[in-house]
Amino acid sequence: MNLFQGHKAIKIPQNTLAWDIDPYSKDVLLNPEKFFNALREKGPFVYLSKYKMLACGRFKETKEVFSDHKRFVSSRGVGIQDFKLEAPWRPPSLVLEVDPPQHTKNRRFLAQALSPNKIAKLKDFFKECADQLISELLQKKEIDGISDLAEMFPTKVFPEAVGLKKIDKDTLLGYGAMVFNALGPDNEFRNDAMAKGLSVLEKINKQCLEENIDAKGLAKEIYQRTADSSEKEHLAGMLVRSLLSAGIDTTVSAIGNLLWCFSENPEQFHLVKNDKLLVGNAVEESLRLTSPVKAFCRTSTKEAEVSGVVIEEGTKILCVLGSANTDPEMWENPYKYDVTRRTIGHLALGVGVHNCVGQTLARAEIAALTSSLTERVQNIKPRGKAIWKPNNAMRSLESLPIILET
Ligand code: OVM
Repeated sequence: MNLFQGHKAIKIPQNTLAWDIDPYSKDVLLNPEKFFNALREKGPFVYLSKYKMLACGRFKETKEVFSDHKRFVSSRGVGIQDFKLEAPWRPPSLVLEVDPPQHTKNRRFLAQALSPNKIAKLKDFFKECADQLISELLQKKEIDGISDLAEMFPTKVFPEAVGLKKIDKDTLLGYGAMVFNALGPDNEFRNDAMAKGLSVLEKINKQCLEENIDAKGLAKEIYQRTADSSEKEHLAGMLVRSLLSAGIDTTVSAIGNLLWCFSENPEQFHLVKNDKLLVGNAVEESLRLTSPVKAFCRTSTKEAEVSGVVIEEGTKILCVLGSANTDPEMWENPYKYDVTRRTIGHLALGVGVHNCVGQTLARAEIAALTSSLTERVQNIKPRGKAIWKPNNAMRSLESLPIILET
């Protein structure tokens, strides 16, 4: 078989345009709107000549592919590499990179540990931490929204809530960079993230062991609930690894992107300040507009037809969530950050059986921080240019120079 970047090099389907763009390039990241518009213009799917795979970015097809876990599986990897044809860089995740029925069984342990009633008990803790951090930052006034705020909050509250005793901020951020960049091709972003890898992996694997889990946190429950399972150590350790993989970079990016939305749209920040009931929707709207997880792949297990396009077996499909979330067929004035918009149905947290299992936790963290900001800060003003950080699967900022005015 003709392999390319770890997957089958497919032929151009009929009625489908070939496009020579590199969706993993810095150019696309710096100008995502132009990329999204062209992607949707070109049809339900495009053939990416550079990667010999498909991409979709209209709301309808992106949702259809994501919702159909039987025809479009995750077990062959959600990046560009096909795990059926090439060994992945780490043992596959027992939730992200498996299909039902195993997925259903494994996911249940995480869903129970992260259930809404468990998260509700953390709300006060998140709010106290948010208030404390914002008060500290108000002393400085001129801050970097990323290194001073977005990176600080989840790396503090998440390990405490989950009960991770042996982990530091740089390890968590370094591992996140590896996990998400690994989903892309063999490019400089992937290589840079992997270069720092070995020492990070060692610490991550240690942190997954039961002896390094606090008796009071959410992760302990994963160990308790899996106790009857024949391979308890492996299962629980791997599920804790999923928390470490999916719990940090995602929320750091979401918070950074939300600050960017507020700083670019002061009138929207003031709407939320004047009506606390808008906090939740302001968070959702920033997820929709900026889609921190910008794309995941699926792989077709057999020949499939979607919107008249015949997709051959073994096709990698790059599902561009950020594009689906700004499809004008679905969203009016899609690039406007509008905290009063009806945001329900956005795909930033996925859809279907793999939808984000940590979403209640993520939302609680971000909402606590947003409440704190709206209560304590009068204005969030840019004091320099926002700088985006290249990443093969995330849309996030490297730096966001802002002033917090009291
Ligand atoms: C995992 C995982 C889950 C969700 C997202 C993610 C790629 C990883 O289970 O390792 O990031």
